[in-house]
Amino acid sequence: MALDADVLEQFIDQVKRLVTEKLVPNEERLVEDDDIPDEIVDDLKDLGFFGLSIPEEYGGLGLCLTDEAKIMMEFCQSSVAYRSRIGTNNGIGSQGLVIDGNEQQKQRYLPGLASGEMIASFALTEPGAGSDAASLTTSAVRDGDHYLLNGTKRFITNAPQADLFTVMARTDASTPGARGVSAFIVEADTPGITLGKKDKKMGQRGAHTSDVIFENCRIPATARIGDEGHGFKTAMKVLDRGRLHISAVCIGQAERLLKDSLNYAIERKQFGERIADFQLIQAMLADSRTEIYAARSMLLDATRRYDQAERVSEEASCCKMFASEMVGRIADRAVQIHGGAGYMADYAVERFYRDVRLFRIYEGTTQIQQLVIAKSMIRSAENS
Ligand code: COS
Repeated sequence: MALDADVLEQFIDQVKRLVTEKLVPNEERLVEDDDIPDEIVDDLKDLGFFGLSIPEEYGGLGLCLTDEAKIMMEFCQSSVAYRSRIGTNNGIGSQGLVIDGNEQQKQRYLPGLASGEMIASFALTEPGAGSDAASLTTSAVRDGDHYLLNGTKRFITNAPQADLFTVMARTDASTPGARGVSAFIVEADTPGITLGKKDKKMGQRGAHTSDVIFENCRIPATARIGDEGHGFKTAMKVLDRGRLHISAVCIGQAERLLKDSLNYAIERKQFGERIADFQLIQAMLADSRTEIYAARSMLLDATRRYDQAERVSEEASCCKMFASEMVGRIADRAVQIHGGAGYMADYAVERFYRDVRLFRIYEGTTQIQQLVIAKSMIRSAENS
């Protein structure tokens, strides 16, 4: 659903206030505690942030992707760990259910996800299956009215907080690749699930990942999302949407980096002048502004098409690739504009520089986006 323009504007104003009054002032505390303060999680629940994308009939705000993206571009002008906490419930953790779940599954889980009472995670990646997701080996063997899950999932965002996992597992051992994979919704307290230690990462403190290990984990057959053998397609549809969401996250982060760079350039004096008056600094600021504008325009074109039910796999990969590479360049320039100060932990740009590195990797590396784009172009050319 698209919000009325004035309602969206009011929502965005509220988000801007939250960012400046609460999220940014708590960034250092978040890093020290490696966690988000409880009162901020409560604020996010009150604002409906856990259910932005979940349909209204299941307790969410039911926003169209364009409105969600506009909100994310504001919300993500603060530490990305805040987004990570609400990200899986709105995106990869819930969308398998929203897109391909049956009514009973939706009624059972979506209200808890929308309110933030439950956290959902997406378990696709494995130690031996990263970019080559279709080679996954976690097995789901049918046993009467149940399946037995065995295998290990890796780098699973929000696993330490999760109440629910969307798990991709191989139901047909004789069919290699995508067609042998099915999707399941698995409650985290099911016997046979253990978590690995919290991963130690380069950045994004406050956002947690870990292994999820399934050992003879018995789940009801009703936990399967869609038909047997359709789980890989569910995962890919979830990722199409997720890649657009991540593009909005990248743009928000880039806006913040540019804002900090501009403020620093105006305050900092060298050779008797503000460094903002030096043309070499101005070139970096202008390049960053232009690239953000380009990413934003691309994203809003792709989300408009998505909201009109067009298939946007190619466009989603274009946006994810451009936006994640763009924010990497902007983070690099931000450190450069700050000079020695930018290398110091006292300045947010040092932390953001490490945080944004992940965007070029998760939800499909830049190289995977290139493959998706090129394959789609070749397919269209062959069919025309
Ligand atoms: N929407 C719907 N269906 C899709 C799809 C999409 N976006 N992308 C692929 N499919 C379908 C294909 O049509 C194909 O179906 P058929 O067998 O009926 O023809 C099937 O899925 C397999 O697709 P494909 O042959 O393209 O699979 P590949 O094994 O070549 O892998 C890539 C495709 C590389 C694109 C996929 O493995 C991928 O995205 N890898 C990265 C994974 C990732 O992002 N991981 C991040 C972790 S999650 S945070």
